[in-house]
Parts: sequence; structure tokens; C-alpha cells
Amino acid sequence: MLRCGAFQLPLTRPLVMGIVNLTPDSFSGDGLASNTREAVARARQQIDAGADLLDIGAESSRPGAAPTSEEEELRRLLPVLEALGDCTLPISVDTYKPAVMRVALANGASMINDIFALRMPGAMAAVADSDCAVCLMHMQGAPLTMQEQPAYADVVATVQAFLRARVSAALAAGISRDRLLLDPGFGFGKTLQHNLDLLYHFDELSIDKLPLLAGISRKSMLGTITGRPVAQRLAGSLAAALLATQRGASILRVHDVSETRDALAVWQAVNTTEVA
Ligand code: 9MG
Repeated sequence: MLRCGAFQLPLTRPLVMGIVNLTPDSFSGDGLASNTREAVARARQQIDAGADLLDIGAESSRPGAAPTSEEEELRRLLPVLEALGDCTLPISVDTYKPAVMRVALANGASMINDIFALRMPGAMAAVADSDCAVCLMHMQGAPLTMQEQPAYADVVATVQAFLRARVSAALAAGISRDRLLLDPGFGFGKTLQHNLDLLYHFDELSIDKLPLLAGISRKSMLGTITGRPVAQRLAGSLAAALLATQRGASILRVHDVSETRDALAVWQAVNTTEVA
């Protein structure tokens, strides 16, 4: 069970986290009001498609992306959180800024998805002061430069050691283990080979049996493998989602919710069948 604010998420089957991006390149509109309307419509589509929870992000974390100011992040985020006030699913907010965390948690978020794993000054306290869930993700460097020259002596051991240290820090700050989720951060300061090593060894990345989140949907590693542009990576995303599930992922962070649910339904039917 993952404690997630007022929610208790059962982890007896893999859960689907639907991505809702609030970055300007995700919209066709021309201003905050139309962007908010489109984002809320996308969130409701993800819910109708069968998402178990949503992940809302207002700052791009793509390779090469420059940071967004706190004010701009909140300007994008707050109207969407307000409009989703009636949402019956847990809402995760993808942010590493302590001030944004506090505002998001006060406005309906019940999970913080932090690509910096609560390393920003004040982030640990912002989360510890609530009962939200938190996803601690590994990243080498920061989005602006992380893909320039990723290097590890042993990527699996490095990610394990990092996650172990962040779990210890979170527990020491008073965040209970039933609120923690771990993530190796596919594509965050990693070459294709690093990502493949992490996916192959995914089941070895859980520290103290804490649940794992996998975010591989539409990522460039799939483009490199298949030669497909981002709009044509559904099949690759589903294959990667199932491989992560097979290796113990509890939550899949995806763009294509209904397709992922179908793939998981097939996986689950095989996994729970009574073999003659
Ligand atoms: C925000 N974001 C983009 N990719 C991600 C991933 O793989 N994991 C998590 N936790 N967040 C991500």
C-alpha cells in the first residue's frame, strides 16, 4: 500500500500514472486560459482512459530544457489544480521546488514527483510536513546538460547507492516508508546502454522492497532503438512498460493510458491464470 495523502493506493496490480504536461509546447492555444482548458481536458481524458493517478508537470525536464521560474511554474499549475478540485484520483505534481511543493500540496496534490529526489534545500521539509507520497528519482546532473556526457563506472550500482542514500535521508527527515516510491530515472543523464542496463536489472533497484516507478513512455531511448519519431513510439512504449512490469514496476508513468491498460490486462491475465 502506498500512502498518498488521503488516498491509500493498493499495489497489488501495476498502476498507471497518466502524464499531463503544462509546458507551453504541449498546447495549441494562445494564453493561460486556453492552456488551462486544454490541460484540464487532457487530465479528464487520462482519467476516462483508466488512469489510477495523474502526474502534472509545469516545467520541462527534457534534455536541454532550461529551468522555469517558481512564479511561472505556479502560474501554469495553480489554475489546473483548482479546476481539478473535484478529481477523485490522486494528483501527483512533478516539481523539485520546495515552494511549488508546498503550494501544490495545499491545493489538492497528494504526491510529489521529484526528479531531484528532494535534494533542493527545503524540499525534504516541504514534503515531511505533509502526508503526501513522494517519488525519489535518480538523475545525473540537471536537465540542461545531463545528456552531454553521461558516465558511470557501474550504472546499476550507482543508482542503487543513490536511491539507498535518498531513502535514508527521507526516513531521517520523518517521511515514513509507506510514502516512498523509487525511480531510476530513465533518460536522465543516461546513454542508451545505461537505460538498457537499468531496465534489464530493474528488479534489483528496489531498496528495502519499496515500490518502483518506471517512466519510459515515448522516451528517446525508444526512438534510438526503433528509429521512430516521438509520435510513433506507442509500440515501443508498451513493450518497455511490460518489461518494467515483468521486473517489478508498481507504477508506470505513461502518455497512452488506455493502451497501457490493455497491455497490462493481457500481462495480468497470463500472470494470474491457473496453469493446467
Ligand atoms: C517528470 N518525469 C519525466 N520523466 C520521468 C520519469 O522517468 N520518472 C519520473 N518520476 N518523473 C519523470
